[in-house]
Amino acid sequence: MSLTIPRAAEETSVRHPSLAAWVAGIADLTRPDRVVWCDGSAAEFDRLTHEMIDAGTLLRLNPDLRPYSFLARSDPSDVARVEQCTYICSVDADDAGPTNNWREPTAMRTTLAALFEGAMEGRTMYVVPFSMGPLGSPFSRLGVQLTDSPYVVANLRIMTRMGADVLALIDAGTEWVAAVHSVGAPLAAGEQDVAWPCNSTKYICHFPEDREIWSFGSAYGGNAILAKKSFALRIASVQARDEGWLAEHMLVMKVTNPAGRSIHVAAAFPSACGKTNFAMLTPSVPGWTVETIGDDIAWLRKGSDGRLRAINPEAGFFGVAPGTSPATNPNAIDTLWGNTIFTNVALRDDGDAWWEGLTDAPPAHLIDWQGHDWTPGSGALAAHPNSRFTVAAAQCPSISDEWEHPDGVVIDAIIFGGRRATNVPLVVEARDWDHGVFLGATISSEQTAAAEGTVGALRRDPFAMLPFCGYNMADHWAHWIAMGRSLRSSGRVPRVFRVNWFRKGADGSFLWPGFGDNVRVLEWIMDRVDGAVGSVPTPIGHLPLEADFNLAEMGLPPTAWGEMFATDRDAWAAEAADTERFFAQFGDRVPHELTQQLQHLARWES
Ligand code: TSX
Ligand code: MN
Repeated sequence: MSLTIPRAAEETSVRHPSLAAWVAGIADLTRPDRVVWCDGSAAEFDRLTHEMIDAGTLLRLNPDLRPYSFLARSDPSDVARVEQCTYICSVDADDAGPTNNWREPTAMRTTLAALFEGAMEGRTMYVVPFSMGPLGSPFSRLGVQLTDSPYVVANLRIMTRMGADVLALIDAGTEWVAAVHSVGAPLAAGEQDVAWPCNSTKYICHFPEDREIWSFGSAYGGNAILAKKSFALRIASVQARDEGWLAEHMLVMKVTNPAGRSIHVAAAFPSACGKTNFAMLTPSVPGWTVETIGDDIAWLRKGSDGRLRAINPEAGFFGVAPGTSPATNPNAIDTLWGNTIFTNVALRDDGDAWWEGLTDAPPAHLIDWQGHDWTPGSGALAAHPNSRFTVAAAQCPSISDEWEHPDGVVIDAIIFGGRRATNVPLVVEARDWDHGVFLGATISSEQTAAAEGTVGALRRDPFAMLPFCGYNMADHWAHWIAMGRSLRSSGRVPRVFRVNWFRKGADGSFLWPGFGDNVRVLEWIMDRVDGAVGSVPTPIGHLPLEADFNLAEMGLPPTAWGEMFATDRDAWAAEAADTERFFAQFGDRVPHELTQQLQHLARWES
């Protein structure tokens, strides 16, 4: 069977009929009992949640403590993104590159045709039209997801601008990305459903040339909420390459000093670096404010003013719950007051949610994420470490009033982060854009658990995009180099920085207190943007002057500065050698600008 279903309707200016034809074609293939076109209304969300409560998929949390909020418990085998089952199906394998799983598109379509044949039997197929980015913004892109999971529909309603308005734009001829999703668990006539249907066979497939996504077997997170990682990063990164913009794994924030001067910052961090905490930072220094534009994805382009501008294409946060607390992220805690879908957290006896780190001491009794009794002596985690909250960004107390601006916000500075116990200083500024691209391309974290490989070995995560770039990572670097050229021609290029909150002292403790004190690093960044402070040029970039950080005020010992900013020549030589090996896997697709940056580092003479 062929899955080449007509949909683009290049032959006609009216798209809705072609959308209808595509929906009918997928329904013919997957054979759902019903097809429901979603309008995105509150009434529809309400109906879906009631149906899911009846089906056992959702539990209503105590409405006095957590109004309009729900707990979903997934199948224990379906708890995270499955990178081994995630494929980029470009025509040419080299266009996927060495860091993606590549499959030949025709062969993959044959595999998918067999999997999706009858996959929705006994279920409802929902048609979910959505916009990534404010409706009608020049930054925004449309998508339509077909799914047999009402849980996914409810998440899409929070994470995207979903509903009937999008169909009007499709009618008007706006392009859209096609996404087909099935949990892969057809129901025979009369068969009793389970609370979290899924399939042990999983495929998360991207066809970048066709702007198409097919996902089978999982209902969890990025595997299933295809608007997020699959569309807004993997497919959008390809759209962006082709159209001259950037789809990046970045938070966006607005930082304002006590004098009222503001800058906007976009920042990329690998997982487990506290990106959402940083996006919602509560500054420790009086008079400073941080406002949130987005916590995960940024779409950036050169505006008509020649400056780099960014939007957050998402409408919600799909955040990791464990570790989120009034101490680490009070704005997130306040965001979660209600209207929240929790997945795989623990349930308190009072009907509220709980997860590790939320409170100093755990409750005496809980129902864990698998629905079992739990006590502090159980010796297991009550919430799954990848348990999540889904909540509207509009509920965040620190959300910026610019967060839905159709022209985006002007980006003054770009930050690349990483989790490094050694070597990488608290903050360093790139010499120029191309050096900044080198800093992004060489983001790395030390492995912290044996399960991740050799403890202490560097795990590379260029631009924090390793699992999310829909094309060859080295081509992505070249695209960044080209974006810099374009911005230089219009006269204004953002400054680029590398930060590391996680450097450790000889005694193994963190040198930098992090969290609210990270605003002091943002202050230095603002001062650099404004040309208000100097720096020390070194082979790894421009380091701050000690006088421009008030460590004493923070209660840090005078020795802390030297430990946080020590640049060891031999360690950086080893780092350069490691980077050379990392670059080598991309062969001659590595842009010569980055090879030059590496040579600059390797040629360092003491
Ligand atoms: O999110 C973090 N940020 C960014 C905050 C705006 N975390 C948590 C990371 C895990 C997801 C951090 N952890 C940060 C940080 O800046 N820094 C650290 C390391 C650290 C942890 C604890 C302390 C200091 C540093 N101090 C005490 O526990 C007292
Ligand atoms: Mn992310």
